[in-house]
Amino acid sequence: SSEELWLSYSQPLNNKLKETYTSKIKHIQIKTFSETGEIIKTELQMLATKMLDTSISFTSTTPQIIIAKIDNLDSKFKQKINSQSLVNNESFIIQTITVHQKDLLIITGKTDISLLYGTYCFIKQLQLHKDISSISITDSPKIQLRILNHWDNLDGTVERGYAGFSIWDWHLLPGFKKEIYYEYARANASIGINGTVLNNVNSNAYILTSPYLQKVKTLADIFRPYGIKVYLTARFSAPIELGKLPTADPLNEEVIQWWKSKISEIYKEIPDFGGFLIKANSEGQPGPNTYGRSHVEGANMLATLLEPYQGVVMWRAFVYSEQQSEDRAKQAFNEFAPFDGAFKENVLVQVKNGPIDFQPREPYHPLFGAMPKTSLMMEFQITQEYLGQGSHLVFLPKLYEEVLSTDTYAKGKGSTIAKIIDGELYQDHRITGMAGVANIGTETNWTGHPFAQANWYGFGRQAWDPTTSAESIAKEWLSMTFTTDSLFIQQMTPLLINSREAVVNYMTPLGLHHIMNAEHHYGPGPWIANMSRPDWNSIYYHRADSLGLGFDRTQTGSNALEQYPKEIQEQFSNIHTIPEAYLLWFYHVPWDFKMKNGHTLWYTMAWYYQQGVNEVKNMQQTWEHMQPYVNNDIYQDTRMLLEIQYSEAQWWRNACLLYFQQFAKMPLPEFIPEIP
Ligand code: GCW
Repeated sequence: SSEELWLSYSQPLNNKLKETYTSKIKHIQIKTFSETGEIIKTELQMLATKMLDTSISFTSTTPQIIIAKIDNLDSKFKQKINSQSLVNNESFIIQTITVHQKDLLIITGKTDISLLYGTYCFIKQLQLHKDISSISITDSPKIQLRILNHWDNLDGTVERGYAGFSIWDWHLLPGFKKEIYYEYARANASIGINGTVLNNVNSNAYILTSPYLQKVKTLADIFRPYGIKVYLTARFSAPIELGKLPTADPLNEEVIQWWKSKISEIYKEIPDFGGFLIKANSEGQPGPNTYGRSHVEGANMLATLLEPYQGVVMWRAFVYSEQQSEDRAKQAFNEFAPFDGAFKENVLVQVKNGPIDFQPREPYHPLFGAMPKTSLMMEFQITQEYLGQGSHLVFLPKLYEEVLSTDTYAKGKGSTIAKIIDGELYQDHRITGMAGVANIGTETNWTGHPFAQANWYGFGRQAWDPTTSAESIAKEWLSMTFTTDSLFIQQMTPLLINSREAVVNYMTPLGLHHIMNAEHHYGPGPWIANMSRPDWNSIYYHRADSLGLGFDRTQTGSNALEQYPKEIQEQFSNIHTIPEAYLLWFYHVPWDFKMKNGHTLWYTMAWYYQQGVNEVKNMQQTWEHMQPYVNNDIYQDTRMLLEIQYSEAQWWRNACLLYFQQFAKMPLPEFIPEIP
């Protein structure tokens, strides 16, 4: 069986707290008889056994805690609860009330799932060693669809997965219900994830055949009591591959009929099936364009058929064409922005956080803010395709936070991306969503790198509330996973927080991007120049020459900048006012350009590369002192991984500086150690 992630309940706890907690949770009444109720009971019992060496009685007539749906609460309790604050079906309230001079803790909400969420939140207070004597917490998710995207293939491999193979055992399903499916659901429910797309967006139509749908049904049945819906990637050409039709034209009557009966078959098996995720006409995937139809025609055809079942279509905006000479960074915007308002209401357009592809740092995707009449859904990558994959420690909530808090000015100052994707900016009952490309696999610790678990955890927290700070997530995750010891938290929180800037610095400082090695995307490769498509080459992006470095995306170049709002254009269209973090994304900058620090571009770039290396060294030094706080396996594994990260940070620095030096023709600054 696999590791219990942030839910092991095994952190050290002093005797006093142990006694206090024990005395407060001995008698619990759970007034729901659903499967979810059983899950709640099991979870609380697990907490009691592992954390408190005790057991809970669920039969007492004088409970200290009552867990019940608001409609099942005795009216004398209910009147003490502000049920107005239960704003949706997943909201919960945890509140201490006083009855006959005695404290009673109530966990309530409108649905069983809300009770499960409330229970996990309550448990978290104990994991964080909080005072629970007068607890009062009301919470509800700000985003409706909080979804993992698995890029899992039916043969068990995971595209861009660095933690082993797919956890879905298609061979043994539907008969064999592996323990890991339940553990997966438990972990996700604990952070509020309520949907999962089981298969890769580069998809295989076979997932839609009847035998596979039986397997999918089994997973859906397991996940349902945890509040998790199942979604699938649908291959747009499935009517040809499975239906033997001559076309997959979305306006063709037979094609529509095929999808209609397929969808009805799915819902017969899985009545709460979530819907389809689709990658169309991108990187060789089939789509409506193949038949002269638009993304809207493709998406709306499926959306119309899913609508009677409350299903959704998540249509990806990650498109860039082989035939186009236009700057790749501009293409998704050009293709999708004109369709604003044309998609049906149950279509979400799923947009990656940046306009290229999950780089260590990108400016935000200009579609955010540019499609006010469309539900835009965020796609983050949790798996670290371009960020050191399975071997580098990079705390991604810091990256997510940067994106989510970015101002798009779409409706004036303060129009952050968080407010766009959680719908706050529009107030029109649209569907809201956030997807994360999962980093989960068959490794016993789920994610390969022990610290990659934090990225799964953090994604869930920020999908629940996109204003959650990276720092609070770091503290929570560290405390829940290892120990609440303040010395540990004080040292490890900055390590996590700074790890994101470190990777930017040693891989792609100052707005550099897409200079990794080809295909596997691991390690440096600024020299990559002979891929089959120009926009798969590193030289396409950095444009190094004797004059300078960087991609001119201002008016004198591709003018991708014009896709951003005027407030951003104003700041970015001046080489002296653009934030230096985005300099080489938008400008071709002379090697001897004077930077804010008074030094040349060349010198400053070298400084950042060195800074990245130094930051990893700092991480190593901090980690050396962490041995007392974590178990020996984690200590040793992380130590070895940091060593790899350190030598690879040097590899990136050396490779990039030596490569660019042939154009810059300037000496390496004195602080760069001799490169062998
Ligand atoms: O990041 C790129 C990856 C592909 C991926 C594609 C996408 C699933 O290199 O492996 O395909 O993006 O997001 O569709």
